[in-house]
Amino acid sequence: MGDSLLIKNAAQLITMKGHSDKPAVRSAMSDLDVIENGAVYIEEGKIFEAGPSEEICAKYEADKQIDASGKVVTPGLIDPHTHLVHAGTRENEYAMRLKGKTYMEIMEAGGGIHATTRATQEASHEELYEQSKKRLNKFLLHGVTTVEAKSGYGLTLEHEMKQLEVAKKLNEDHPVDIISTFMGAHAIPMAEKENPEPFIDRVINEMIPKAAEQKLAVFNDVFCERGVFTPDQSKRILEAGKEHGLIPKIHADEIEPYAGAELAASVGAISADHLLKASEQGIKDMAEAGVIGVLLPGTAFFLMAEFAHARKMIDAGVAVALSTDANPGSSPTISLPFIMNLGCLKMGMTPEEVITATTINAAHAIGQAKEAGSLEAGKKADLTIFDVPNYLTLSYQYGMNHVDTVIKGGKPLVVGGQLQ
Ligand code: IZC
Ligand code: ZN
Repeated sequence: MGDSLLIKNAAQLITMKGHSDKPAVRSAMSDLDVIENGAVYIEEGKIFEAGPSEEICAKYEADKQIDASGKVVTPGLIDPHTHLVHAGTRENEYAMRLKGKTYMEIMEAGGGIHATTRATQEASHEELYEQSKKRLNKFLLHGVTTVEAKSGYGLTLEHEMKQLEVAKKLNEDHPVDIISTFMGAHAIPMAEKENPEPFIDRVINEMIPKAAEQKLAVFNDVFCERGVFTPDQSKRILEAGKEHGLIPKIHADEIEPYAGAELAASVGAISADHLLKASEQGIKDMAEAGVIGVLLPGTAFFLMAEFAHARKMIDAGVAVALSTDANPGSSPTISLPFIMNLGCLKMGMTPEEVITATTINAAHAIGQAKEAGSLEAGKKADLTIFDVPNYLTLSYQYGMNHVDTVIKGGKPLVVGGQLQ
């Protein structure tokens, strides 16, 4: 009878069904489809059917069973914005910021992204692979089954491709799925600060074509921020990506208002990320153009900045997703569950909305909603089982890892909170 698995007796089974065609907006973001005493039958690594335990257990006999009594089952969490592949850490900058230096001051003095770029350029393929794999295992232990991963710490053709190749190899070797984004436009190299045009030319004429031709990335991202890339430069870079089939994403309005949200709407970006300082007009434009807002409250928390206005965005009709922004400078965490806590406590989101934002809407933000993000027939059997009696407890008891079991493609990879 093949490779089958039955998960039964879940106190709450959250299927997220019905949002695979388009991202959930407004009240649909609260529409989790919760089945009390639920079960899922899995065959050949795919969801076969989800429903009440009584019904599913009577219908199917599986090779293996998992009893999820007293626990909550959700689709495997999806992190749609990470800087997974990088070398080194920046705790020295953290200490400087605690004494009053700002993120941008540190970057302008050659630290920040430049520091991680130096470490990443110096690291061998193998070193980068090992450091990133460790992070990926931690993601998995926190219930995440798919991550987006950006380049952007290479800043030369050779080193940008090295980062993307490491992500590709990890995607092949490691069970967590990795969706890659080219982000050569993450910073202007220190030596070219005064005259950035040649660097932008290399991004457009060398790096983007290579990343696209070698199928090393699906998306093209740019750090549109005062002192980094202007909206005009960002637009050129994103339009160039589109010509090579790379879908635009933007780091928008993170530190200062810079019309990044407006730009995301006008270039047809799949998502605009950060948005701490997004304007009212930008939020309106995003809602109209169907740009997903990927919010990263770990960054506001860690940079001690004002949080993005998630409530305002959801009420304006923007589809919101949440992400860690996992990176060594502005959000050194891999805990998406903690980001869910921050979504509720610091951005006015509800416990229902943060679940939507880390499952189906996160899947939409990286073009994966047909394959992942909900427990519906035919999708990948990616599920997370939390040792909590109801989903409210997930955003109530914060700062600890409630993950009991993680199933990826029908295989239990974390059991009892331990990697198998
Ligand atoms: O390494 O500081 N904001 N990029 C844009 C980052 C933060 C990552 C970093
Ligand atoms: Zn980022």
